[in-house]
Amino acid sequence: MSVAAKPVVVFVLGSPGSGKGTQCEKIVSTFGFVHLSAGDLLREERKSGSDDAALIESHIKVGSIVPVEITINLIKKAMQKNGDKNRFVIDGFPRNENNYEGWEKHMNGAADLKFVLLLDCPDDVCLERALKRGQGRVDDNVDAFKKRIAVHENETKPIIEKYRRMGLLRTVSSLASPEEVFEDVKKLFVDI
Ligand code: UP5
Ligand code: MG
Repeated sequence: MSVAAKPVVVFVLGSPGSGKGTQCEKIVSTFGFVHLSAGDLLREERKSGSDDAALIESHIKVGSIVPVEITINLIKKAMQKNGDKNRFVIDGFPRNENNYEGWEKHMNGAADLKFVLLLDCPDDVCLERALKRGQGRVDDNVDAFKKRIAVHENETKPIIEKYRRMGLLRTVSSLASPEEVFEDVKKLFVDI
């Protein structure tokens, strides 16, 4: 009896506006991965008006992190929905200790985490990009952005350091154009 292979996962982290979504779309079109943006999944759930919608909104608008039980459930459901696919780029997760522990508890053993891609970009450039994006996100204003940067600094960076110590971190500068950044990103995906 053959045992189904575990899904392959790459996490994509980086400051707000560093280009996670942009690079993930390129990874999808070049390498056929499925892109799951934790932020997009939460925004969709918020829109659905479910029981969690108000709680999700209260976190997103100030840039704080939604409890992992909600996020991991959405990620798991999205992975199951793509059950015929086996390779996922998960963008914007895990972003604090609670997220990290939730993944370990629910998914460690159920998925094969290959590496963690960190997109590295100065905060002022990220801010300019987020404000220019024009998608009407409730958190794309200077005040909310500053809070998102602070959360990234205080809560996400310790998780990034954890992955560095585990030898799983791959850092790429995302300061250049999306196409140039992807030239570096591409090299990490050719063998998986
Ligand atoms: N752009 C991209 N790359 C560029 C480049 N190389 N040169 C010039 N321009 C570039 O890019 C941002 C903008 O910059 C776009 O206009 C793009 O064209 C341009 P994008 O690819 O969208 O950047 P990204 O890193 O995805 O930025 P985003 O704002 O989505 O990052 P955040 O991490 O802030 O947002 P996310 O959606 O992940 O999370 C939002 C909120 O959801 C969080 O603050 C939190 O409240 C909540 N959340 C959780 O609680 N838990 C989670 O697990 C995830 C999210
Ligand atoms: Mg994004």
